[in-house]
Amino acid sequence: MVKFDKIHAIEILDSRGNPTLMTKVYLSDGTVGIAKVPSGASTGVNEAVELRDGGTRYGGKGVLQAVENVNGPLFAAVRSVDPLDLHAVDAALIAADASKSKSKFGANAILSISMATAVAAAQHLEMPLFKFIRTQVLKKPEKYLVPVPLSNVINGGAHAGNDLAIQEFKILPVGAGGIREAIQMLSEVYHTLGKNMIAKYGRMAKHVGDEGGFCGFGLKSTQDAFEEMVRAISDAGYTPGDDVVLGIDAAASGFYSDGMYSIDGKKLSAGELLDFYVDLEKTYPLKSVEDPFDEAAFSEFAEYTKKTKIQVITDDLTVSNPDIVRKAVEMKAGNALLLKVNQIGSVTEAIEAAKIANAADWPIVVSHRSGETGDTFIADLSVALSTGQIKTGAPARSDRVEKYNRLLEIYDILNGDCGYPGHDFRTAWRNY
Ligand code: 2PG
Ligand code: MG
Repeated sequence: MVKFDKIHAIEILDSRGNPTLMTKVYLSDGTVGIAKVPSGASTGVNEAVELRDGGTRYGGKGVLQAVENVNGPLFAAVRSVDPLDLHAVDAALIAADASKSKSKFGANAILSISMATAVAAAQHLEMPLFKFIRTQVLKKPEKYLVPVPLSNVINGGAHAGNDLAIQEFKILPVGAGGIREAIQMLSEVYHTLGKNMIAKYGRMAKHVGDEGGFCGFGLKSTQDAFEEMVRAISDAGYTPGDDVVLGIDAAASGFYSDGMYSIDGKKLSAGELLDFYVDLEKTYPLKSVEDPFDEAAFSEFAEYTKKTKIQVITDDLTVSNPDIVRKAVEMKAGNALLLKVNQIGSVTEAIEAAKIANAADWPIVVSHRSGETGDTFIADLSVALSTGQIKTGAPARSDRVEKYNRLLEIYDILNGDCGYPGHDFRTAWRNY
């Protein structure tokens, strides 16, 4: 039987130049799994704890303690566990930490082993990662759906230095026949958007934010951003609302304070903000809204979900935490779940959160973080879970593009024998 041989982590940098972990899991047959951990900026208060060293080194953001925790106590906790049994590995890691928020050894440390073990186990079994997760962890038959990307082409909020309160303005290439065409459409619309904005606002508009989307200096309001997206879709030769629809991540905790939401130079109550979203839906082909209200505002999420027919994704509200997802599902506070493995700190707990959401007929959107690396785990996870949706930034900068490239590679590995949800991005998962 294959065993853990060694686990070795080092401190590396993420896409913002901040420290994170790269962990290598070595198995007794010589196979190696590598994982690099992402990190958020607009983090939810209930997320599992990312262990940072504090002090002056890297402005307090060093992860040397987390590295030591991987190489020492966490390796000790899993060394006698079967590396092919990801549930058992994660359970051993969670038990070793024993804190509710993974604050003792760090969710970043724990997740790095969880992910790298999955990669190593897939290598050992000589199968692609998505197939390992699908057949060995989920124990589901092989039938694959490659997701529609929700691509963030204009960055605002905590991810950019501009006047936009809303964090992400996303395009969804639902009219594509498959992932190759979808990614081509993203790239064409993205470049058209860039050219248009430079022509209108000058070359400062060329700057991009944390997730590779244009920062849109010159864009003054939410409406300006929507107008530019619709124009770019048309100018690229596509039909807004048919070939390409729109989404946002308001990440509304970022512009919420004292009961009011500050957006576009106004202070809105929750009720007024709800009307604002409904107006946007009427004016533009907006089909997906993430975190429309503050991360504690379950009732407001529920109210909006009741009122609208479009997708309402919970992110900071639910932080991929099975217990909180259960609460949101019960309260009908949303109708789709954003899934980020580092919010909860292990792969199998994230999968559990996904199962709870799916059981309530909520679709899943697997997501990157604003601080990323070249790691492509989430592309495989999305295909394995047949979520039908992935959020991984603009088609620009290698920290984002590598995920798109991995989706193209998966399509090739599958010889094109996989579905693409297109307009059914919210429901296609049900058939997989
Ligand atoms: C989000 C994420 C990713 P961050 O809010 O959905 O886009 O941002 O990683 O900064 O939390
Ligand atoms: Mg979000």
